[in-house]
Amino acid sequence: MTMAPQSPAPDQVGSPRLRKEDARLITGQTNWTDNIQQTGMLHVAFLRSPHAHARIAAVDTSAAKQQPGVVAAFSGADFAGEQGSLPCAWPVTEDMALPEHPPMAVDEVRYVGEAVACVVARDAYAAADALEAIDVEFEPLPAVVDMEAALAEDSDPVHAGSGQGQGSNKAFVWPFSAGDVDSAFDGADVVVTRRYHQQRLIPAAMEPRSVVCRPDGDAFTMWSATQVPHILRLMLAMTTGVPEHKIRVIAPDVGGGFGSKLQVTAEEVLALLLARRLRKPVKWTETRTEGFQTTHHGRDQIQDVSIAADADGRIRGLKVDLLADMGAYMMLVTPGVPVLGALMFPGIYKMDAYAFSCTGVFTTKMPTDAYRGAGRPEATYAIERIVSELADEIGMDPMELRRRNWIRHEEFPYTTIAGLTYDSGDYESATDKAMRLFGYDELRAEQRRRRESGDPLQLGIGISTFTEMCGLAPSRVLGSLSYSAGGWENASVRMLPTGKVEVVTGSCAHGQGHATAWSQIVADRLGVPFEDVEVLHGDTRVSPKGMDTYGSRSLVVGGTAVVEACDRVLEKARRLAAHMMEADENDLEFSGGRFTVRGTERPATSMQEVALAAFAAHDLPEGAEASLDADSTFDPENFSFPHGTHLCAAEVDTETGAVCIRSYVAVDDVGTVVNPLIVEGQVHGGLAQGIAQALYEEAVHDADGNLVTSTMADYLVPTAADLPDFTTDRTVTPSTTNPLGAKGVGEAGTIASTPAVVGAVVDALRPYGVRDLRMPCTPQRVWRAIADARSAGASEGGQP
Ligand code: MCN
Repeated sequence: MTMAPQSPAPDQVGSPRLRKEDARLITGQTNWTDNIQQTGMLHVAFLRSPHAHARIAAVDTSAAKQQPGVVAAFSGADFAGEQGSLPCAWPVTEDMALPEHPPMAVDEVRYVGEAVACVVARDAYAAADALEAIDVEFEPLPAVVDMEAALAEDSDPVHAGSGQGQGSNKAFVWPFSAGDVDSAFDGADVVVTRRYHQQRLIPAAMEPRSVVCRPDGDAFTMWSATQVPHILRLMLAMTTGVPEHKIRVIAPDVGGGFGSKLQVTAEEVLALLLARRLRKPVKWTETRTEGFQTTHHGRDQIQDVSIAADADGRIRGLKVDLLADMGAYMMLVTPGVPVLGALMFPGIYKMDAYAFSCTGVFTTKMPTDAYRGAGRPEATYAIERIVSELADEIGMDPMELRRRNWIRHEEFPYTTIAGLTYDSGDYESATDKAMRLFGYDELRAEQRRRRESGDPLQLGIGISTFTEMCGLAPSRVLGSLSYSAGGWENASVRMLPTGKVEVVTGSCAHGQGHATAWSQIVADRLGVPFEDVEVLHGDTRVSPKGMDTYGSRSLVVGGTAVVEACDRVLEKARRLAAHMMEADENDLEFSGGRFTVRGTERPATSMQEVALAAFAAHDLPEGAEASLDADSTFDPENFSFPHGTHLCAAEVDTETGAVCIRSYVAVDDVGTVVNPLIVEGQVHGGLAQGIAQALYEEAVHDADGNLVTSTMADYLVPTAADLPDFTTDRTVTPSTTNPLGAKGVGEAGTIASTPAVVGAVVDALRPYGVRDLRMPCTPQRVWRAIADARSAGASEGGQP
């Protein structure tokens, strides 16, 4: 039997291939967790606390058990001996307060929505209905909603006896400093100080959280809408005591996560415990309001930031003091989020000194945790906003001030004041391109005209010359930051006898298009057609080793593992091909999937022919294996530092406070691009989320700790109609830390865009004396800021 040689594949990396997963995803052939059916499957509903803080005096589930269709009902106390405590993998300091976090509350509830009891019934409706029959006696305690009030001496404790000091809600203090901060500030001509509020955000993935767990003898199979099947399996084992090898976790199709599914949730742990106790498969799927209340939230920081500079604009130093709202408990990486951002406050700027401190604070609200960017959008916001304020204070164009301070392209690799080594970058080229596309000078001229004519529609220009740190991460650096796990990624590449290729990857796409991008990489590397590559992931039995998808790590870490595994396959194939062609390995050339002997007219041998010969194993070289399989685990040497220049022009109606983004230009540099279409999509989605923080979204709690924005009608997730057209472009400065030369893109748009948009709104209102605005910049807030500034101006005898 012989295989016909396939035609050489064209260059795939860099080509805008349509995503191979989409035909299935958009024609209803998906496999969402909530669609999964199991014989005899039961449905779970949770009774959740209506109080932000209360003691649980008694829970009576007996009446619920009598309801039609109900199989069982349990309180937290019923699982007290076996439910353990939900894990936190990032104890940022040795003395960090780490209170117990039972999946179902036993003695006390600490946020509205915390689970106190559950019903298991034959269908989801019977389970939900029976919740009303559960009787819980709560003894309300004071809610602790405001972070600063929570730190006051007389504040009620969220966790009595925990925290750093009796009655204290201080969870930890994480300091960092480099250089002589005092002298940088003492000797400065200008110091600008601002307080920025990063409002609390609610991740709103299209697919709600959902979990199914089935007992299989003494083992369990769990399907979950998770970003992290590998981490989930490990943590389930550590939390429940079920041995790791007895747990299989499958993330089927997952409809977005944005960090919110980088979690080990109460519902997942309880699904396993319920399946174990009842010996039946169980399913739970959240409602949207349940999701808003009890899927972890993002951001929620108060940032006190000061920047010191010389009169000519040279930045000398930066001080950042953060309060970070942990919410009621430490979840998987809750305390690590602000720490991840800590090293990014200096942004792209050179300076002599930097001091940072973060205080983690407990409140009686849903815990915060990773949300697209996780710490880095907050840092970028602070530095990009305050640099523009510094320019205003000095009377310099904000772009000129940036140019004077940023790391020049010839200075890379550059170790920043925060101790990170940025491998490569070219801020000049990205900025020049962005300014051209934007028409910076023309827009400034128009802005002047509108200001001079007193036009009620004022124009503002916002700038974000951002960088970010992604591609998480070198394991040893994560260790030095007290994270409990590593940052490597695994891949295996199997060439099947017919020359088709299976790629098993430990990263776990939930919308990012890995199947397409990985196929492009493999097609180029092994010279096989793109269509001949199948990418397998998201099942701990199929891809047993992995660190999953978050921190824009999949391409630069997981993609590199794929490259390395391909190279190992190629090495094996080369050896076998040389044997088949009776040539020396060193004389073989490989191109377009075919081996030829250099300097001869001998017919080529294709990869497919080599694959079949490896399988047949009739005539292998001495010591060779009968397979073309290889495995690789890649642990990066450094993070990845994408960068870019984002420019926003916003029109602000000074009579109504309405903000309209007139143009938005994003020039991103993510190094080598594997798939420009995917990168474009990632930037678009990221921009939508960053703009949402600037203009629309905010989780609001009342004084009693109730989430008042608990539906899509109250919490304003923007639609396509609320967003402008984006002008996107790229520069390409390859990374030097991975063989692809790629940098991550998954969070870039979100990280970059928020300060550009808010900066534009503030810039429009500078003539009115407005110097800052709380996010989101709603019409009401903008109008109020103008009114306040006008009356302050009037009382000082001036008017814009
Ligand atoms: N890519 C590329 N060239 C580059 C960089 C990336 O072609 N230079 C491609 C990659 O091959 C991959 C995609 O872009 O197909 C994203 O790659 P990467 O930047 O490595 O990010 P991850 O795959 O690790 O995804 C995580 C990232 C994060 S942290 C959040 S949050 C986020 C995001 O991805 N959540 C998302 N994008 C999302 N997109 C969707 N649809 N849904 C989410 O929940």
